[in-house]
Amino acid sequence: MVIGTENTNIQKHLSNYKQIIDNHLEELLKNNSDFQEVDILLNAIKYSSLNGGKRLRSSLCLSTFETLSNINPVNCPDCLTVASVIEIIHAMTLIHDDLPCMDNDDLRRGKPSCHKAFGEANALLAGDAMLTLANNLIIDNCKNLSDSQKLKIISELSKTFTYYIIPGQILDLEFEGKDSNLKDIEKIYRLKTAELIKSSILCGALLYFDIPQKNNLVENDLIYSLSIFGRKIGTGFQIIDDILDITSDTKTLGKTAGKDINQKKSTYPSIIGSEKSKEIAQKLISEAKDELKKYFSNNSSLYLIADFIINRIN
Ligand code: GRG
Repeated sequence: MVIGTENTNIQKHLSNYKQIIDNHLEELLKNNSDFQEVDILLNAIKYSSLNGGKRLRSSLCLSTFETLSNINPVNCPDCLTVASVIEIIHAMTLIHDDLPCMDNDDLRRGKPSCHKAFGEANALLAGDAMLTLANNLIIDNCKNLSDSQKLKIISELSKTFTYYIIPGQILDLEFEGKDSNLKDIEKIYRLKTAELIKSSILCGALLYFDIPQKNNLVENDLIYSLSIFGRKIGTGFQIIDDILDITSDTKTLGKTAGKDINQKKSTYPSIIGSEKSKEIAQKLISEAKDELKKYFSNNSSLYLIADFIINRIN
């Protein structure tokens, strides 16, 4: 189901993906004895994974797979598992990001953040468990993927934690309270936010490349272009996030608004203003879409998701 009509409602499309992902996540995280009856651990994992969220990263994974294969991901349980795992990883980064030693936020997705609900040590440990759980879910649940495919997906995601998200977070914390320039900030945005968005897209492509006989694109060129697309929309996403931090309110965002100013964080809007920042985000989205033009016609939902990033309100 590559979506096609000009009137397509991306909100509806994303809410379809969200529903599918929420259901699949619920199934993956259903009660089991593997957690040794330490209920608080699974409860903290569920609390943080099943508590809403736009499901942007998993939708990008499914949209990439769907665009390439023309297969409805509902008919591909392994795709749903990989997309759900990406949400578990994302939720894990949010748990750690909210901790007092990091961004220190009491609110996430409109509810007390994990450490407020379960205590700091349990939140830290739930986050740790989610990172390794992510690998196990792919290994144990993706019945139709080859071992090499699983390895490629796990490797793609693991490299993103180690070489991008964590260094990005370290720089983000290091720059707090210090003046920085757009070049530094762009690097932080790319590392802490854009690279996971890029990896979500690449996982969708890696799922497609497992389908025998269907691979009619030059894999390396396509992966390169998808990476550029992902980094650009991911950077645009973070710029919009920082604009919303200034222009929106806590209720709409579901997290504490105005934190960047309070924490003396340099952001695009704090340096060049919200309007100019939005123009830059818009340019990034437009360049990202151009990067895919040689592969996909205008009716790919990837373009619509890219546009949604600019127009989102939370
Ligand atoms: C060990 C992999 C690992 C990470 C820990 C804490 C940390 C290092 C990194 C923080 C990364 C981070 C949270 C970046 C911010 C990205 C961002 C703007 C998140 C909000 O994403 P949305 O709006 O959230 O998609 P929802 O709630 O809709 O899912």
